[in-house]
Amino acid sequence: EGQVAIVTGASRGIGKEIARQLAERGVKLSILGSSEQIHKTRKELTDQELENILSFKADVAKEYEVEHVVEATKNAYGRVDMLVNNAGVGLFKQVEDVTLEEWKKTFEVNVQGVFLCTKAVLPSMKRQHSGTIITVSSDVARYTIPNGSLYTATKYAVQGFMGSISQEVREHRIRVGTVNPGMVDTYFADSRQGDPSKEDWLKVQDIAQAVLYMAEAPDHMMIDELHLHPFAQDYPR
Ligand code: NJP
Repeated sequence: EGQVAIVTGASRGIGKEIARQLAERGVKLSILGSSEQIHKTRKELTDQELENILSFKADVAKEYEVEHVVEATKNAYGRVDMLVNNAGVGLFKQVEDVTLEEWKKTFEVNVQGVFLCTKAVLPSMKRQHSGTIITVSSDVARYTIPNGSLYTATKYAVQGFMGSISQEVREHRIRVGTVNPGMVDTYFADSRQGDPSKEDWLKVQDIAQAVLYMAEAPDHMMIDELHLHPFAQDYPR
């Protein structure tokens, strides 16, 4: 209650559900996505009588767009308590079929986006001497998969980035953590949420609950990482 959060990639999928669950708790929100869909999502949420939601069509890979969202959030609500770096894209193919364009684009969204958003919120969190930064990364941040060289490389990068940041900002009592899901039923990698073939996969609600659990940990406790998998998914340990 009274807290202010920015959620990236909230047009649909996991980010939208994180936004919904935060709004239900009375958290004031700025949601962003790179397409016009973000404004439709805001309307959908406000139609459910959820209040205090600003929407921004902004690309996490563009510094001035990210800075605008953070400034506008501070102007509207006076502070930023929480950032959820959720925006991400996935592309799965054999490495020789990955173009340089696809490589750069995926790194721009998944890694540069996390860097820019984190960098933009840190000064005010440091001044407040409090804050929470949670990144929705992936289970492939700790093992590799065929056809996943590009995606896996971005999530390993995110893991390294978040781990280092965590140590840098600890003295300011800023919580930093990653939620690493396995297969989640969303629109990820050109799929469709609700497809019957994904019935056994994790649900967006599972990931949102993990983010909230991490964010609402008692003052004396930090949760660095949560790994979530559906029973249906076989994965290396
Ligand atoms: O995917 P999807 P998820 N700037 O496609 C937005 C990770 N993950 O919810 O830009 C700003 O339904 C896009 O909105 P729009 C994954 O790596 C997933 O599953 O308006 N926003 C949409 O709201 C990612 O980090 C699985 O089209 C941008 C959202 O991102 C996170 O979960 C497994 C953007 C994507 O929604 C959420 O993905 C795993 C940009 N440049 C990790 N580009 C899984 N689903 O199985 C895209 O291990 N968006």
